[in-house]
This record gives sequence, C-alpha cells and structure tokens, in this order.
Amino acid sequence: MTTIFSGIKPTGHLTLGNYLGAVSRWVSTDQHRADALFSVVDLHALTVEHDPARVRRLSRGTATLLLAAGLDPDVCTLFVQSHVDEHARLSYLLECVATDGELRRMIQYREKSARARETGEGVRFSLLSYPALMAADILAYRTDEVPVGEDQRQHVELTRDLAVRFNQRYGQTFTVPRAVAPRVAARVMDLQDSTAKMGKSHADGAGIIYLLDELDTVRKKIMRAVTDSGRDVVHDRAARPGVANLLDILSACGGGDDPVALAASYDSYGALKRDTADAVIEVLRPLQKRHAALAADPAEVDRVLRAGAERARSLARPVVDAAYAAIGLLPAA
Ligand code: AQP
Repeated sequence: MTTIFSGIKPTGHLTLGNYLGAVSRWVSTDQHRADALFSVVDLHALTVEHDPARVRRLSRGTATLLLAAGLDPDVCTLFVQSHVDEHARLSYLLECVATDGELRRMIQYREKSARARETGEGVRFSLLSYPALMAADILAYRTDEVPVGEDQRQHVELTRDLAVRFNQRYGQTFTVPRAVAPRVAARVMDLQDSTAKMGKSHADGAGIIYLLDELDTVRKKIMRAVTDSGRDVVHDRAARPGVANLLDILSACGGGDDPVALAASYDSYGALKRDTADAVIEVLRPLQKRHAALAADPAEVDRVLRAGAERARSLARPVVDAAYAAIGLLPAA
C-alpha cells in the first residue's frame, strides 16, 4: 500500500494557502487511498523566534483545524511530531549524511536567515539543519508520496538525495519519496502582494485569508485584493499575478474548473472578486462550524493525538532502528 506523509508547522493560524496547497487534498483523496500520516510538526516551529505558550496553543489548535477540515482519525494517523522521538533520533543520522553546502542552498534558509540577520535576531543553527529533520519526518515511515505546496518541493528533493545516499553507503534502508503538488493553487499568493507567498507566519494579515477569519472579513480581504493594471481578465501569472491568483483560488474552491478557462467568463475584476469571495466562504463555512464543535472538546482532540502518536511510533521505530544498525551503531542490548 502507498504510504503518504505530510506535515504542517504550528507557526501561526492556518491559511487558505495551507488549505488549498496541502490540506484539502489530504482530506479529499490522500487519507482514503493510502496509509496516510499527517503531523503537526512542532519541532520545526522552534527554528525561529517563538513564544513557548503560543507554540503549545497553536499545536493543539492546528490539530483541531485539521480535524475540522475533514481529516478522519478512523482512516488516517494524525499526531504531533515531538510525541514521536524517532523523528529527532533519525534527524541526527541524516545530518551526518547531508553536507553543509546542500543545506545552505535551501531557499527557505537563505530567505529566513537574511530576514533574521536584518532584524538582528540571530540565525538559529536549527534553521540550517531543519531540512534534515524534515527528511527524517518523511523517511521514518518509508513514505512514497509527500503531498505539499510548491514551496516545499526543494526540501523533498533534498530528502530524496539523502535517502539515495544513505541507501548507497549503508545498504537499502529507506524508500525514496516523491513530492506531489496540486495542479492548481500549489502556491497561493498574498492578496496584498502577489510576489509573496500567503504564509501563516507573516506579520501583516491584510492579504492573508485565515481559515478562522470571520466570513465578512474574508469577503473584505478578497474585495480589497490588489489586482493589476489593465481591465481584462486573463490568466497570466507573469504579467497579471494578482488576477491569476484570484482565478487559481476560485478554481480550487469551486470544484476544479480550469483557471485559464474561467478567465474567459469574466469581463471585470469586481465580478471575479465577488465570485471568488463566495466560493471561499462556501468552503470555510462548514469548516468553521465543525471547528466550533471540536474546539469545545479539547480532551477528544488530545485523545486522537495520543492514539496517532502511538501508531506513528510503532511504524517509525523499526525503520529508525534499522537505520541505526545500518550506519554502524551498536544496538542497545
Ligand atoms: N501559500 C501557499 N500556497 C500553497 N501551499 C502552501 N503551503 C503553505 N503556504 C502555501 C503548504 O502548506 C503546508 C504546510 O506548510 P507550512 O506549515 O510550512 O506553512 P506556511 O504557512 O508556509 O508556514 P510559515 O511558518 O509561514 O512558513 P514559511 O515562512 O516557512 O513559509 C505545506 O505543504 C506547504 O507547502
């Protein structure tokens, strides 16, 4: 059976980018067709300045939202990364296989370390090494597919390289995974800045649709989205990135009509924004309703996470033990 693994960092409130780039697919197809594991990857949230209480709150909050979005613990495994020690155990072995040069080439490291230097925050060593932890997250389950948005593709490529290198040097241990991105909305852009990805940890939320935003606020944010000069509606990501972004969102929320074809049915930006707002609201309304019910019962969410961690541990332990043996470590008696 195919194994799928994917994760989400508790670095902020989930956005429409997270939903369309990853979560909607986990819910609609991935969890039903494979042995699917989804993780709130809390260790990754520690690579930048963070407030411990907030990370804790966001970890449970993220799990609650994933369940509200439709992850079903009866068919998939949902757990918190730090509850399964095997991730950190394996991460060190992969740091011993990765090179300094390939970690420094990661775009996210280059961008975030530049930002941290600008603000005088200091660059945490974990910001450099965390792609090895991400590789451990994936390889510990002998994962075949990693459904992610476009921004994570480079990290999955690195994971593949590390798996192949480990297997060649120390014997066949890991499955070599592949990234799978959605056809549409693999990179949802900020509604106020079409050159920036819609990211949950960004400071200014005016261009970001959070899954728990009031529905009126969602409509306002979409109606105020920055469009491009020109009046005709065409899907041209280079020349009209703001309009292309709205068409992608509408397409992904409206059931899959091709965004290029959708453009032909609009002759004004106003009508496109109105329909996009309606489509997004129809996606968020039921999710928010389920969220309200789940948030009222945190003990049940904790129970799901405990059971998920137990299952994840039982799968990861033999794989990580095999990696320890293969790389030359003496087994504990
Ligand atoms: N804008 C997006 N469009 C499409 N997919 C996206 N993803 C994230 N943003 C978009 C996908 O969501 C999954 C979880 O990713 P994450 O937790 O790394 O998300 P983030 O919102 O990008 O978080 P941050 O803290 O704001 O991260 P940085 O600053 O690191 O980008 C992934 O599958 C991701 O591809």
